[in-house]
Amino acid sequence: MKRRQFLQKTGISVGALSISSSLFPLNILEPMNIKPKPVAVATWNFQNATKKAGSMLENGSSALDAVEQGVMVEEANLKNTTVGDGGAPDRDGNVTLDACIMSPDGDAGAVVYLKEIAHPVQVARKVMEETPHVMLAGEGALQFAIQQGFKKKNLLTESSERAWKVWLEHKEYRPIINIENHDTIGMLCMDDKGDIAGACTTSGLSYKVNGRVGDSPIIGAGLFLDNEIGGAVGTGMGEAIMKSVGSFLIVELMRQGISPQDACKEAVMRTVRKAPNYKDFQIAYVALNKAGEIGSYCIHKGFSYAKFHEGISSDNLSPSYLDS
Ligand code: SD4
Repeated sequence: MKRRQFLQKTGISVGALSISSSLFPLNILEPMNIKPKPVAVATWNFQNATKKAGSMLENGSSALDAVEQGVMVEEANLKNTTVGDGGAPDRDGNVTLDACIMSPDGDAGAVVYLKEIAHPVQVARKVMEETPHVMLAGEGALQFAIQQGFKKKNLLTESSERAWKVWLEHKEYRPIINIENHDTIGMLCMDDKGDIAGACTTSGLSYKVNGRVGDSPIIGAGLFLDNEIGGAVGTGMGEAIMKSVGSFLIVELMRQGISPQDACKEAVMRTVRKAPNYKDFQIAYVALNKAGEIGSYCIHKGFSYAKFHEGISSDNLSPSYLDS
């Protein structure tokens, strides 16, 4: 049956198909009339970050401003060795940062392999707002940041340098991540208008090969959102998240009426079903839909997400595929 005939038979107009939500006139869209209370959620127990974003939301800030400021808390946290300033270097001693941001209108900006700038998410936002592009990399990203007024800074802290030098003694390169050591922050915020924005920022895997970029700055992998539906963020073994385009998958599943919880689970299961070594690494997702419902799922027990909602900050243990 030709496409037009099929559409006529099923009563769907060709025009309707050009509008994405018309393809899936599903119940997930119904609760959008209810005005949800602002909420901020983030990967891992980053409650300082969700508190910052959540308080801003409660004071009327936009989801975009709140998510940017929220993840910046971790970018500035020198004790967090996988995000921003103080991030662990690659195997050659370079601290290289990846970040992205998405606004409710579907716009996006990202930077990859950015050196010497403490707040890559701010640069990602500038890419989104000041250029016609989505992603800038390496030297070009740094030049752009400087043009935008960002100051260069040495991001390699003494303790990160010491740890790297210890690592150099054996140079044991293990592409497997210690499952309790994923500290990338991916955050989703919903503001008092019900608009959703997201951001994700990381220094990536410690002692990665020079030039390696993970999922975190990749729209659709470490972060994706559609303001009609909801958003998702990922953390863990970036390669696995990239191969399954995990965050995009979750949003598309939610578009079909699947809950954030089940959508996160299905995204994790895609990796579990495909990767024979899935027990050797962690991946985790957090998702938020337009009704304000939150879900999360991961491979190994131990992942939690931070939430700030109605003045209450919490750490929430995620369901997992494995018990350990
Ligand atoms: C990456 N997803 O670069 C990141 C790693 C991570 O805390 O989550 N680290 O692959």
